Amino acid sequence: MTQEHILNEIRKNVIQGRRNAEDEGLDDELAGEPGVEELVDQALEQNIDPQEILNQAISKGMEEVGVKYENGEYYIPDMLAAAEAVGAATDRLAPYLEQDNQQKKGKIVIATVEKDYHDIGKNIVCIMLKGAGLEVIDLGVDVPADKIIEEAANREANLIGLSALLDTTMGYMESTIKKLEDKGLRDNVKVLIGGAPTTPEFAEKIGADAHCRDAFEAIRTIEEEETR
Ligand code: B12
Repeated sequence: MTQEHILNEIRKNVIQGRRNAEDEGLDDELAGEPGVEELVDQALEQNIDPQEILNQAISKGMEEVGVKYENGEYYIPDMLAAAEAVGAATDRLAPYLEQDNQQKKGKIVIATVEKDYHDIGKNIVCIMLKGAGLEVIDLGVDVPADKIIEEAANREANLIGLSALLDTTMGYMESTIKKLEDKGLRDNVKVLIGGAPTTPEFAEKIGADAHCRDAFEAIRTIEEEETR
């Protein structure tokens, strides 16, 4: 298979929510055909760049799933199937993206804020930041502000990354920053925010240091910060 073909197959299988050859798929009966696990293995064997696999196939597939959900074509169980396929694919890719850099470039505590369970984007950011040489402490989803602040202080992190995908949970980013200020810890950390509903304007409004559209922007922002 050519690189283009294999990336396209991975993207299609994310949309079909197929982890492996045993899964049927959401629209078609595809059992027996390779799923994302087999396809990612094959792509890695063909020396396709793991970052290309992540960005051109996995993220693209998930974006299309988002569109299908918004059109009413997909429902929540379909999104979950796609999310599981993404999880299976990123598990396979992680060892190739994470480098064991001796000299860590910084330490980031990262979490999806309280009452928000979306973690696909956050997990991708974690993998990419590890790959870029940062020490990443991932606190998971639905994490209260106090917990995020406590971990950042105890682990002496110089960065906090907050993810929110819901209009109703974005406000917890603001309260996290407010609590950091109240505890006199705001100057110890840079706060990066991300997630589909967030914007640079929102970041400025709540006093975050930066808004990052994706993992690449996060890496750029952190590297620029270091050279300052
Ligand atoms: C998958 C998904 C789910 C899955 C989540 C599975 C999982 N394990 O994450 C499930 C089915 C559980 C789910 C549930 C719900 N969801 Co939902 N979900 C989505 C969907 C389709 C895709 C999100 C996604 O994974 N995108 C792909 C990733 C790669 O992109 P990303 O998250 O944006 O991340 C990138 C950047 O934003 C950035 N980034 C993200 N975080 C961070 C953090 C930092 C520090 C940095 C630097 C960068 C960064 O980098 C990432 C990589 O490039 C979106 C639709 C959409 N178009 O976004 C709806 C969506 C977010 N969900 C929505 C809703 C309403 C819900 C529910 C309330 C539905 C319901 N009625 O129950 C629940 C809420 C559950 C909860 N309390 O959290 C709405 C939110 C509307 C809004 N603006 O408030 C959306 C937009 C769909 C819609 N149009 O209605 N959902």
